[in-house]
Amino acid sequence: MKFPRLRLALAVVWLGLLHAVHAAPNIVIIYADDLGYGDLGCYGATRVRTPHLDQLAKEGLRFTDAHTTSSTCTPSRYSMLTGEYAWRKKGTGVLPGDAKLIIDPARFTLASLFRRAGYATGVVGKWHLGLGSGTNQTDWNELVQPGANELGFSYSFLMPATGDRVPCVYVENGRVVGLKSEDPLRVSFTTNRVGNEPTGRANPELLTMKPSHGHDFTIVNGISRIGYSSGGKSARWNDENMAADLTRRAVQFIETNRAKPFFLYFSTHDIHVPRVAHPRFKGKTDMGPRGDVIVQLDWCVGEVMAALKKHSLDTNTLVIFSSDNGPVVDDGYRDDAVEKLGEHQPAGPWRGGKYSKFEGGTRVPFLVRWPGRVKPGVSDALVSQIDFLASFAALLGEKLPANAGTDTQNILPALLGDAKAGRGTLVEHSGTLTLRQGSWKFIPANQGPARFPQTNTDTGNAPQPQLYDLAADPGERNNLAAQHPERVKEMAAELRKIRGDSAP
Ligand code: NG6
Ligand code: CA
Repeated sequence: MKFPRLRLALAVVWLGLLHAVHAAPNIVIIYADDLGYGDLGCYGATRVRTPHLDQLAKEGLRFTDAHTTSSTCTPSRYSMLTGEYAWRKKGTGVLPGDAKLIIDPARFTLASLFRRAGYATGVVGKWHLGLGSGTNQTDWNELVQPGANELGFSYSFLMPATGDRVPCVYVENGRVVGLKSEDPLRVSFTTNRVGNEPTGRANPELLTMKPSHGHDFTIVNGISRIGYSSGGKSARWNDENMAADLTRRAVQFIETNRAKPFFLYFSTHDIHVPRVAHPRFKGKTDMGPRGDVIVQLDWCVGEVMAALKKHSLDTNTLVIFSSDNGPVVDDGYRDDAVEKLGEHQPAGPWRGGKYSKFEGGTRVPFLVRWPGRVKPGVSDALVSQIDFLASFAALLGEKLPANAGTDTQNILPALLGDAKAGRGTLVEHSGTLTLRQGSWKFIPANQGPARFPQTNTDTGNAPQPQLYDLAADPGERNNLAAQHPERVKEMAAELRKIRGDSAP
């Protein structure tokens, strides 16, 4: 053999190529907070530029009828990770910052699925599913568990609840980051204030951003939050740096695990309140902080994509981008979002938004990019984040165990663009349940208020049943219930069936 070394080198390159082509794809889910259907350039926004997300849309599949399960955060995330509709389980509404973990560690989750298939599994960012066992008040100065690491994630770097809720610290693999034993962190969501920290209610003169409703408890970094906390000062996050802090951890996870298949759930704080952009993003739009943090979110996505490209991982990585519920403009702080909204339509053509039963509550941006496998384009398939569990199980050739969520459906062909249709029916959850069936939307009669004045939300509540044909009436203005009593009856029965009611 004349050139044994060259042959060996060629063989190694060939094997490497084979591996790259056939290796299990990495999965990255980038999950924005409170981002609306109309908030991105690729979904029609014109007053905010989102080049990285637009690029993702151009190179991937952009969905027009993709949904979270719920119109708020905790239940949407619960459903996405478990494959079970959150409304089946009590205590899955928006959680306080000191709530216990609401997913039973015995449950099979999306992270368990990837872990069982040999993936490195990481979660970075907003959690909002509770931490700790709840047998005692959580001691943030000790190992806080169970948490994400007990649900199948091999690495976790978390904001425990939300940006507007204490504790305002990061928790890495169950430990508060940067805490000093001489200044223990205490947290309370009862009326008992802990320590002597000033509050927004008592000391509004200390605030850099004033609340519009609620959010007037302990002041952290000039912003009053929900809940009381004291101590742990060395561990407090810096709101302006949060996007970069979280993105750095997401990129580090990718780099650490680049040699094996990995699953990353990157859950951004943006664009939830309080909206605090880093100085380099401030004023990037004329929409105030709400616009600026959309630009910041777009930067986070760009950084993750750049990391994938840098390590030649981007062709074998399936990236999904979405949001946890629809948009809200005033969610409790006076940050100019209302004043500077102008013609921008956060929910796009859909009515309502966060907290709403109308489509704006759960219909969110949804992009899927997997070069060489997913053909770029637009899909009108009805898909839900609750289907990740069964769909990824199918992708990996894994069987779901008996205790896995029963609401998840294998819609992999729709997610990959091989099929035009996704789900046949979908329950949307915002207090009472509503039903989608094809282009039909049914909202049962209920007693709630038609509007939430504080957030300026059309809730979708009405004392009579509502039926809309979204194909003809995307804005849900023309109630057809009286014209189609049979359809109303059928859809009400279907909803009862899915809900498991025994009543006829
Ligand atoms: C509400 C908060 C809102 C937001 C929401 C949770 C008040 C008055 N409103 O209770 O600001 O934090 O909870 O948002 O406190 S979510 O995206 O995590 O569901
Ligand atoms: Ca949210």
